[in-house]
Amino acid sequence: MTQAIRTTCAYCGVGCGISATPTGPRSVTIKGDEAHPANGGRLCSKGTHLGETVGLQGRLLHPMIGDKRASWGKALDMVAKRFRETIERYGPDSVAFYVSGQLMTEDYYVANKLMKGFIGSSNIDTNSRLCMSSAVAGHNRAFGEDVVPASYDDLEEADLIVLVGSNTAWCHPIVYQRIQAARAARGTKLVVIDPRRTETCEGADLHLPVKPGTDVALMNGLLAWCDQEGIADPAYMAEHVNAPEGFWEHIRTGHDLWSTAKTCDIAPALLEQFFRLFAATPRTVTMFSQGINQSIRGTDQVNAIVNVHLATGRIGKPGAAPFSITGQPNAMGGREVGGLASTLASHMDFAPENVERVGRFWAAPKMATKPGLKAVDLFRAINEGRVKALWVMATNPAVSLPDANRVREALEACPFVVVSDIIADTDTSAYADVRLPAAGWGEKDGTVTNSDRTISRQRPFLALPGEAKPDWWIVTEVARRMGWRNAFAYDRPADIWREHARLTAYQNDGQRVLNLRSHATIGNDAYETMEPFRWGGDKPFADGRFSTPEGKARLVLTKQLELQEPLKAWPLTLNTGRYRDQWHTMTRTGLAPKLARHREEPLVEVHPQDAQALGIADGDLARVSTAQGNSLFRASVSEGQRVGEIFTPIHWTDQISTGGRTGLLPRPLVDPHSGQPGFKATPAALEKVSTEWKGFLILRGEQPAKVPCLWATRITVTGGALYEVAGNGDAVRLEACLPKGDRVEAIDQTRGTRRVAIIAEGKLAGILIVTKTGLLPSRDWLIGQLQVEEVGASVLAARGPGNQPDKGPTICVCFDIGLNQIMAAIREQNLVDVPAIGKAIGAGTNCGSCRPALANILTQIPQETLHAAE
Ligand SMILES: Nc1nc2c(c(=O)[nH]1)N[C@H]1C(S)=C(S)[C@@H](COP(=O)(O)OP(=O)(O)OC[C@H]3O[C@@H](n4cnc5c(=O)[nH]c(N)nc54)[C@H](O)[C@@H]3O)O[C@H]1N2
Ligand SMILES: Nc1nc2c(c(=O)[nH]1)N[C@H]1C(S)=C(S)[C@@H](COP(=O)(O)OP(=O)(O)OC[C@H]3O[C@@H](n4cnc5c(=O)[nH]c(N)nc54)[C@H](O)[C@@H]3O)O[C@H]1N2
Ligand code: SF4
Ligand SMILES: [Mo]
Repeated sequence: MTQAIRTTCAYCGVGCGISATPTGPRSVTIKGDEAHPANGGRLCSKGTHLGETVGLQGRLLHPMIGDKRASWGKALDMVAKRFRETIERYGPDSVAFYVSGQLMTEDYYVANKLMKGFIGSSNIDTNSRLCMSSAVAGHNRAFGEDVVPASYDDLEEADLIVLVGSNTAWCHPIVYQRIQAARAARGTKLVVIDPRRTETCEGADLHLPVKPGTDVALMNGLLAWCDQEGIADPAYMAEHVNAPEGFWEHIRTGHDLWSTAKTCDIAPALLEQFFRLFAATPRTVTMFSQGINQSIRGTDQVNAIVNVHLATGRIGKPGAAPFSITGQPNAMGGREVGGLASTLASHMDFAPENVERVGRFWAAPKMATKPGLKAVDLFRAINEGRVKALWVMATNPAVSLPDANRVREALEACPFVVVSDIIADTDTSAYADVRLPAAGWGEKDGTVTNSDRTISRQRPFLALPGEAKPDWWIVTEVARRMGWRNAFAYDRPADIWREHARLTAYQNDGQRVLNLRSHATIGNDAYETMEPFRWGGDKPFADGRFSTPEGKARLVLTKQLELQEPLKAWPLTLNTGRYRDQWHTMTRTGLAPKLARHREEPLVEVHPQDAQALGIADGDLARVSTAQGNSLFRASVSEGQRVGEIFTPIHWTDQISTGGRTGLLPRPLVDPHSGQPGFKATPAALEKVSTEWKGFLILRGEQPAKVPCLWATRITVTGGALYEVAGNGDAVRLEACLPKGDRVEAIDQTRGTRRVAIIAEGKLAGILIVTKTGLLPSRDWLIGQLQVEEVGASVLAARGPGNQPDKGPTICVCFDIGLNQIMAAIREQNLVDVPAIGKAIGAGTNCGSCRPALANILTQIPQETLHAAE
């Protein structure tokens, strides 16, 4: 029997341990690792279904120069040569790397070393700039070092957890489950501060639907309340905290409850409830993510939160801390090696003594002496011709950067673009001169650090497919070819890990909390069997000593900026974020049929009042436009939105859909301290888009590159793909997408109905169904027909045995249960709570990611209707 391999999840910053048992060359059984401190065996819907994503569909398996396959030798030589020539001609700052929190620490370390010590530029930035650079800047300002002063254990020790700008139930589901378990065990209170009513709010004690961008006012108001109520801790502050001139005068002026409630557009009574709860609860954890970080005032928002904790002494103690939760699996590892343009290495900045120290350690021929270009500026510099060679690793900037259409122009204009990715065709790799096939999750080998500083191993359990190679190897080979053979003479990730550990300890007499001294001499075997461990201890700053020169933490004076009045052309505010079952640009989760059905299409969520004013009904197509561009979405009318605000998801790309591309909409405006873009509030407009016909297309196996109509979204299903389509003019052109085979058709010109099925070797190979006025048949039933051996012409009628109404959006992924089925069970069986639903139909009893959704569905079915059904 094959042995289970212990590794770490490919996705979010919770960093769950996984036990993976290979069952074939490209198949694996996934279970939670019971011994891992982050998850204790639990996994969410995405982690549970990782096994569906290890196939080779779409993989980049060979180096490519343009559209031609090339040998590794040739591709690497070319990358090294073009970078070297560009540097010789235009200087080190004319080249750049744009990397990712999805690299291993070892990959990150060598890329950072190459750029900052050998090329001699700091033009290496990362998608983490878009993700948590405001938290980094906030930590540095407050603590003198980027240390997250909390661990997951604090969630179990707290009496109050405040989630600010975090849709934890969807984005950090296992942390959310730990919070729910703590609530059940010890009655921990939960407050959610988010303009939207997300599933995270389900069952929370309070939800504050804050006006976007007013978190500084909210936190300053909270601090003013604490000060007035005598909750601030003068003794702690006298010993451990410095306040800038005028700090308290500022807090004590204009931050009363009423003014705060007005600025934040929250009912004063609700706000007071929160303030009272906070004041009364010393053991408070305030956890925050993108609602705070992704703002043009993100760093101040972070510091406004940290201020409250410092001033009340709620830090470094059990269950009391500000807690920045990270997004990507190794966002933290990137911070540790210093892989941001604004940091040098190992938690050191560009102070001359640090440059000298790191230079000596690396025996560097050409040290960078100043920060480099941050992501948004980097792509601007490319557009302006200042940066002429770019290497993108493990990120998809043509989708994920703000004002992404300008980013595409930059990629187009850049004389030399290298993309290392696991997938052959992405929106970014379309611009690559050279594509390098990287090892993906399950193949790569290294370490990652999760949100609470726990370092875990990612271990390979699949062979490298085709000619794919790990990212550290690729970078090292280029470095060697650029002339630095000895400095990059690594044979394995453990070699790099030891060097990184030595650098953290190098001339570190306690100035830096990050110190991996005990790993500096770790053997290869010990690296293989390394258990998860947390650097910095369980409670950093427990002794009240911070990493500033004076040893004290710093309060930072933060002012709420005036919000712009809505503009006439752009009357709405666009907020953007994530779906429960998709990961970023869907290159991995998009392969899993089960994960595809929770949200099949990119939706624009809009409040009923706005929808009505715009004549938009639920399910209509609608165009979102901003000054940067526009994209189509399917409208979802939702009470969870605030009036005047709309929300779109970040996941859809040109590879999957003709619309739903959110990244092109936000402005390229950034926070002045961190350079993080403000993704959560863009002035926008919304309009209804009518089409003459709508329908769907189901295809087995191979799929066309483009489905030629206004709206076409691909949804991965078992055995093929479903496309939701809508458009104008003659729908006959869609037939070009159908494969070859025997054709059966039913076309009704008067009703505008077109049904065409292709049967090949007895099996359904493709079916197109469009209508101008009529109803559409069950997609689920037709998708099921892909599995049937002998289908007949009757498939066109879509009226076979067992043909039930569609299940609706998948709520429970593990048992494949849809909304319509859950509603029916609740009504028919009088189910009153989440456990009852689980008992009756199983939903929510495996990974648990859908429990908040089940609770929400229960609230939508009036209880009277249940009793009436009795
Ligand atoms: N399912 C899933 N999970 C993921 C990811 C994924 O792609 N899919 N990605 C991972 C990554 S990299 C990241 S960074 C994290 C992100 O995790 P989260 O930060 O939880 O996710 P988001 O959906 O980006 O945004 C969080 C919330 O901020 C709210 N918000 C917007 N504006 C404001 C504001 O002004 N004030 C406040 N208080 N709130 C506001 C939004 O309404 C939204 O609900 O998720 C990680 N986990
Ligand atoms: N509007 C808006 N935009 C946003 C956000 C938002 O909330 N709103 N959130 C931002 C945030 S927080 C983030 S983190 C970014 C995420 O945005 P991206 O980083 O652009 O998204 P991913 O899809 O994760 O891109 C990872 C790429 O790396 C590839 N890959 C996966 N594993 C490996 C590997 O091991 N090696 C290599 N070389 N490649 C690999 C994948 O196939 C994929 O193409 O989006 C940001 N953009
Ligand atoms: S919470 Fe889910 S996505 Fe995040 S690490 Fe755990 S299993 Fe993976
Ligand atoms: Mo992120």
